[in-house]
Amino acid sequence: NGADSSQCPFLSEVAGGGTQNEDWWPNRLKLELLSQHSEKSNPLGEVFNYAEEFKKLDYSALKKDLLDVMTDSQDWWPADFGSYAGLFIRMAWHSAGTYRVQDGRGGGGRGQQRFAPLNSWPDNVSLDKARRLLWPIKQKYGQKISWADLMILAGNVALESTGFRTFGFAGGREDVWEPDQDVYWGNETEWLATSDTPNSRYSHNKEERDLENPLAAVQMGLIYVNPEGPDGNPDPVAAAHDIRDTFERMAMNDEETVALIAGGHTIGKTHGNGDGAKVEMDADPEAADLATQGFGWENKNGSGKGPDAFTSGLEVIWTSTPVQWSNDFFKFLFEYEWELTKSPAGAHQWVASNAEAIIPDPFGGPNRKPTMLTTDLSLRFDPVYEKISRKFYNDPQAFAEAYARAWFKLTHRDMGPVSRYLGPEVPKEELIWQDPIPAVDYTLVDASDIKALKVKVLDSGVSVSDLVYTAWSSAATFRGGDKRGGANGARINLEPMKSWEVNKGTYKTIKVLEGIKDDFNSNAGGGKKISLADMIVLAGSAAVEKAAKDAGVATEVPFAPGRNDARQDQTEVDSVDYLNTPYDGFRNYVVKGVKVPAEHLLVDKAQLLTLTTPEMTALVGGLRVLGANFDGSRHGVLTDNIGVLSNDFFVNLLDMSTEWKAANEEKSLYEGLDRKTGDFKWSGTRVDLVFGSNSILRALAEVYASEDGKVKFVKDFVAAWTKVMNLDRFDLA
Ligand code: HEB
Repeated sequence: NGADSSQCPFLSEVAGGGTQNEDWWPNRLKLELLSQHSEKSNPLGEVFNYAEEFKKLDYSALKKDLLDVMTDSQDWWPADFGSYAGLFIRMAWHSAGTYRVQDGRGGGGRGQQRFAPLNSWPDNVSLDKARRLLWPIKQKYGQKISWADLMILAGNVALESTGFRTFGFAGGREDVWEPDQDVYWGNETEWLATSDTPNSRYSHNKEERDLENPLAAVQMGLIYVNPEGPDGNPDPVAAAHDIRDTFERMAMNDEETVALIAGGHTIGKTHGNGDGAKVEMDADPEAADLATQGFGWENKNGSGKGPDAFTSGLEVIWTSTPVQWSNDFFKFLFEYEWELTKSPAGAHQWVASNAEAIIPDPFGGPNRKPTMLTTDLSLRFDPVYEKISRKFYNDPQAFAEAYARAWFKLTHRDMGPVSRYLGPEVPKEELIWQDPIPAVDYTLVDASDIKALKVKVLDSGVSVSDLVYTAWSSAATFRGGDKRGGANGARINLEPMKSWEVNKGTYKTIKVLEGIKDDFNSNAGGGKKISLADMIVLAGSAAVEKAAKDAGVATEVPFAPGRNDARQDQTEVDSVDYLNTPYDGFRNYVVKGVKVPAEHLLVDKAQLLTLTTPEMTALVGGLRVLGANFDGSRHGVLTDNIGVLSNDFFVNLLDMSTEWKAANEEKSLYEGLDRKTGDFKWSGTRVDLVFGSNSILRALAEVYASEDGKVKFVKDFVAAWTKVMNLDRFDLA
């Protein structure tokens, strides 16, 4: 509705206008999640290789430029205390801080802060200015540095400008060019809606203040928690509950949390000058007038910037050296008495009642007393945080070290394995949250070894179904958001994965494959070896190859050796447990009690696996006829030739001689009956039936069910299968 077309007699609405499918059928399957970020949205084209571009970067020149920008105060957004350090650190933190360990989505890895909703989140006020300050640098270095990398690096350089020693920096975050649609930010329809509003993320258990999963922020539009305390109630102990809850969901423990908050708030200030009743902030960037050119929140109070800047509505300066690293956050926190007061704009905050005016004004005005947020006081008044804070107060070195490590984790958590890290400042130390895998230090198998091993696998007596199920199970933990999981590392053979319900039955197959592997390794000689991780994938691929051949389509399933096996001591059990989705429609698996309809969970899983809709379709149809269902169930196995890669699933699903009926009350299971005789033919889950019922999926099913679809189906299945097996192979160019 944006364009004014009232002048044109023929045009009252433009393309895309009017009531759309999502308005008529709000519960429709969101298959568009599987075609996000296509090359059609990407100006750089398919040949663009970010890692190659990054290598051409003059990294030290870039860092020097960032350092210079830091103190080059611009009239259109003057720097507090002559430095943008605080602003840039907050930009980096808010960029990374949307990450949730539960589903691996969010985070700073794709430059999403440039786009809605994040560019317009109430918690991101003024970060539009921070990014614009970086534009001349982005312009100068072009595609050699992504926005995603630049925002994090700017935060790092900002920290260094304060005299702080960071733990390192890795590049490798490739930008996307449109907003992510798959991240669930909550159901509220109002920014910053409190927990008593309709659709609140706390509604299913208010008393316990039980935050809905996978959300990691207490209110819509916040990165984490309300700085004034829960729903604005200035209670530091209650706020600690929310802090712990949300920081845990970003995979931070208590010590990391204390270090991050205190370290973050050692630098910079908050912005809430001006009478709150009078400060009128204009529209956010996404809604603002064209003339503001991507800026939002225009503030008509005074100059609207510098001393009049208004961001959070709080007006706090934590230390007396806001652009210099120090241990004063803890010193002030413990040495002063804190009295509840209000910012000029009327927000709850705390002032050190027994302190002198030792805090400088950012623009040379009179000194102030130290001030803190309710959530800062949580670090003193929550008993567990307090212990950690005291330790850090007494040991500044330990604090600096903990902050450096937590900051590195915060900003690199969603980058996946270290093999993706780029640049001269990649830390050497192996960190457990990186899900490390030992480097390959042996000679890889060659084509003739692979051939011989495939024969051994197929002669081992393990069924095609079991081989395929095991390979799929080892690879399908991958998730595109934070690039964790996947077949590399063979963690399926370690805790916690080997105990997951969904992996039940893979153990026996793995034992057999281990035998073949050990046998090969002890006889190969010349330093030649195959890892268990490779062996599992090779076995699955051998099975697919046989199944294709049995369907009359001789195809080679590509196999690229080069995986290695992780050790149990390299595996953080709690953290790896997050990769266990309670659903995987590809294996017809869903944990009892999950309320979301299974077909929606299938799309969710397909999105984690970065699959397209046709790939998802081919895989489900193939895995069913291969008999790769959880617990050996026959649901959706619409074939009489299990283990043969035929298009039977699609043919039989679309066959009008079968009539489908719900087989249970909750409609999770269906029965396919002979339309004439009423005889039972098949059973199927929602995931199976959706390929006949959803109009888009049915269109794809028709392609594979057609006479000329048989060969195409095998080819497409093999391509999608190989993609899944290699999802974590960042070493394969
Ligand atoms: Fe922060 C600032 C809140 C955490 C870093 N913070 C801030 C503010 C607020 C806050 C409200 C203000 C804004 C304006 O401007 O106004 N935080 C908060 C909370 C939390 C936090 C609630 C949770 C508890 N931070 C944090 C962290 C970090 C940070 C973790 C990092 C690491 N911040 C920060 C900075 C700043 C801030 C640096 C400053 C900015 C400037 O200066 O501009």
